[in-house]
Amino acid sequence: MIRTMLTTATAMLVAAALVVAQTTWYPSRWGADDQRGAGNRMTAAKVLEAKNLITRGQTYQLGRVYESGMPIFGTRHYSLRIPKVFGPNGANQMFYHDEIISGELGQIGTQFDGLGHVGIGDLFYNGNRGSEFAKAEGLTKLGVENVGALVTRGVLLDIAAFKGVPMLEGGYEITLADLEGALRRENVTIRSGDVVLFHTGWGSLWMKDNVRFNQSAPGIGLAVGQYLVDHEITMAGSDTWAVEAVPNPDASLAFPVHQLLIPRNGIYIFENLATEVLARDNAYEFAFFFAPLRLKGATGSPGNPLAVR
Ligand code: UVW
Repeated sequence: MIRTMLTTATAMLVAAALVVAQTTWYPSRWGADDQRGAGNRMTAAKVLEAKNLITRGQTYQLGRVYESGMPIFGTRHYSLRIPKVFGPNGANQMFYHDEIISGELGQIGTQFDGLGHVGIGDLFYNGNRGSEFAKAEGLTKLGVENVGALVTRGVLLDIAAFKGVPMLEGGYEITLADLEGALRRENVTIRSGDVVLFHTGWGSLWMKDNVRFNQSAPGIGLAVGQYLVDHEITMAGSDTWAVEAVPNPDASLAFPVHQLLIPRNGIYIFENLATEVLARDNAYEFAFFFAPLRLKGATGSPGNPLAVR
């Protein structure tokens, strides 16, 4: 109880400090012109560290299937149509299909949040102003095409298993004690440049109870977010649609962990991951691979990140 009160108090202090320090977070540590953020942590050493984790030849797809009826945030939408069959072509009767996709492609389903996605007021990563770089035809800065390949060490923190439940409750904020307990339970540490994934069990609602899935979500709060910043990670991901707890325990705040990680620290977020395949196998440390689609001026990317061990 006392620990919970202290954790809540810490989160509130962090939130207050963030508001006070609003103008001191840029230029970024990678320079005033940088558009890649924590992607700069993708060094040759991290690639080799990841390579050394591949010892079993096991591959895990962390992306969910994009399909009609998947849970979607707010008014976003997704549609795929096959307009017609084209053919016949040539004496060999060649026929082919194309598809037309519409939707907020970078922000639906399994989604990678780039640095142009979230701001604090008008200010985005590196102090760029949304009113200047967000154009109808695409972002003229911080587009997802700047991220490049992400090949690094990945860590799964199975918070549900640490708490002894199949699924955390909606709105539950993962505490520092949970994070440290999961690290101890799994005998892993977090290192600079890592991708850190949180398994909450919430993904078991995907396509089974979409209404509940969308209503709220367990996830990290500002205290754990600050821990991840201090440990210089590249990306935080989860099997939920926000990675952070929704609603935030402080009802006056909307997605504050997004703001802490993305604009303030250039750290990416990856949502709606199929972390259950890793949790099932107690796969807590692995090589992580993802290359966002090179969509010029986009806020994020769909995709199918891989864990290999
Ligand atoms: C918002 O864009 C509000 O959230 P998310 O990044 O979780 O889709």
